[in-house]
Amino acid sequence: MNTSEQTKCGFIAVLGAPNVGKSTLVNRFVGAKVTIVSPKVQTTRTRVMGIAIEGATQLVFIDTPGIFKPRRRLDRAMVAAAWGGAGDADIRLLLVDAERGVDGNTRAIIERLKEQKLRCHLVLNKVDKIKKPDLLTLATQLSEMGIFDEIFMVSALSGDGVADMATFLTNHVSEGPWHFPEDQLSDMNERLLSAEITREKLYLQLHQELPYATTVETETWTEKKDGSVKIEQVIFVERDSQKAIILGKGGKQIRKIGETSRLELEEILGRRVHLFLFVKVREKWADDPERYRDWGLDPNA
Ligand SMILES: Nc1nc2c(ncn2[C@@H]2O[C@H](COP(=O)(O)OP(=O)(O)OP(=O)(O)O)[C@@H](O)[C@H]2O)c(=O)[nH]1
Ligand SMILES: [Mg+2]
Repeated sequence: MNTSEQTKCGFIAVLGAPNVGKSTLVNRFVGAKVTIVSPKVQTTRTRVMGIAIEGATQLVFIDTPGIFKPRRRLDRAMVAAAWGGAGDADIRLLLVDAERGVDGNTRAIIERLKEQKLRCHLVLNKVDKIKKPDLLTLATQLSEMGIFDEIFMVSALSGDGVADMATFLTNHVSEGPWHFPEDQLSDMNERLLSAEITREKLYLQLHQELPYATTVETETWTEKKDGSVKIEQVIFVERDSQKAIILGKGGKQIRKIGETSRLELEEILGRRVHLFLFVKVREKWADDPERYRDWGLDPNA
């Protein structure tokens, strides 16, 4: 950083319905994987800060869980965390999946933003999946809702439009000291991030509802003399039958999950990883406050 330049810093909350591409966009801004992504809804379970540097400006993106009508205790905690992120931020971005358009979840989010008089910018994401005229129709429909200052059209996947957005954000955050050291990419510690990477593999490799019945925790983290690290993680499930599926025939499924997670962890951590996964049945883990602690979620939200 050029120290003679006046530093700027801002917190930017990324909000939206599940699966609209919030985490993909945050990773794109940061230029590294700081938050997990999957084709399934409700992948992100807590707030994750991803930090980007643009010249003398630090942009702190707050990835949030998708906002939807909560049913379970975990859903409520996730949605509360997302709204908490919205309130704390200097700038809010509401992401909409341009292909899906305005669904019930998005409509409800807009209503609440209106009620709370929270202004925000609209980001139409996944523009790679929709034709220009349809995109413009959607932009007009949404701008009529009256709460958006700017409208951006991007593809978080290809990166289209993201650099222009970063420039805009850089020009719109306030002068002030940076909140994080220059080399920090995220507020997540390595233990939690590695549990999240394994959870992402569960979302990618298990079918239907099963990922929602799981959670992953890092139990031990042991630095080895040769520079490698031994990580032991527990995958909690609700029932024996789920455990059987995760293990797979002769342990084939869990080996595959462990292998893909380990390879990515080695890349992220930049060293050899010995990853050991254990599956435990904990019938009501989603009602156990202990399971919320690592994430900093409020079990009573
Ligand atoms: N085609 C296309 N797909 C995208 C784009 N952005 C995200 N996706 C895909 O959309 C899916 C959901 O992406 P996520 O980033 O996990 O979405 P999210 O909003 O964080 O989802 P939750 O955490 O569940 O709320 C993934 O399969 C992404 O690859 C995009 O610009 N274009
Ligand atoms: Mg997400």
